[in-house]
Amino acid sequence: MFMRIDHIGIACHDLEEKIALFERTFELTVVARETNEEQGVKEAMLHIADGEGGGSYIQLLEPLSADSPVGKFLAKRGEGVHHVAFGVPDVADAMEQIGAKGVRLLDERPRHGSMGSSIAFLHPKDVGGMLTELVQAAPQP
Ligand code: V0V
Ligand code: CO
Repeated sequence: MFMRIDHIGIACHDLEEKIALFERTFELTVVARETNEEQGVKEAMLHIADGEGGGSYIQLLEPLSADSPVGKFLAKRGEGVHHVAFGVPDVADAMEQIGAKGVRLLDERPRHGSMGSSIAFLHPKDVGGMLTELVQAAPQP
């Protein structure tokens, strides 16, 4: 069902500072930036590799407010890995298949994600403590 790891999401207080850190340390390049009001984040995607079905990235996330998912995470746990995102060919199909196994879906329907993707989250408590995102990449032009 999973094709690949699409991205690892990292929660941080200062997006620009962490972009500079990841560029300097790993020589990664920012390929997209977006403010996503619905998810309560300002985010940047740093490209790692291209593969069948889509690329893989590090996603740096700065919260737009303290009561957003990433804002609450930072207050509780501090900076660090926030979620793992798996690339799937069809997010609605993956939600249905995984939901049928008793894993709680945090979204009733796919939401807008980075770079034109469609995304949905699974409850971390049902996935061994790992907040899991399903990503259907935007169709290639
Ligand atoms: C919370 N918990 C986590 C967690 N966040 N565990 C692992 N990883 C995380 N990131 C644990 C938390 O410690 C609690 O455990 C329990 O889950 C319930 O958390 P809570 O603090 O009581 O509840 P909330 O209100 O913080 O909600 C947590 C959830 C929320 C996961 C339900 O953050 C959510 O709906 N997230 C999905 C949306 C999201 O994260 N968007 C931002 C990324 P204990 O303490 O009770 O044991 S946006 C993104 O990735 C985009 C746009 C993209 O990729 O394109
Ligand atoms: Co993400």
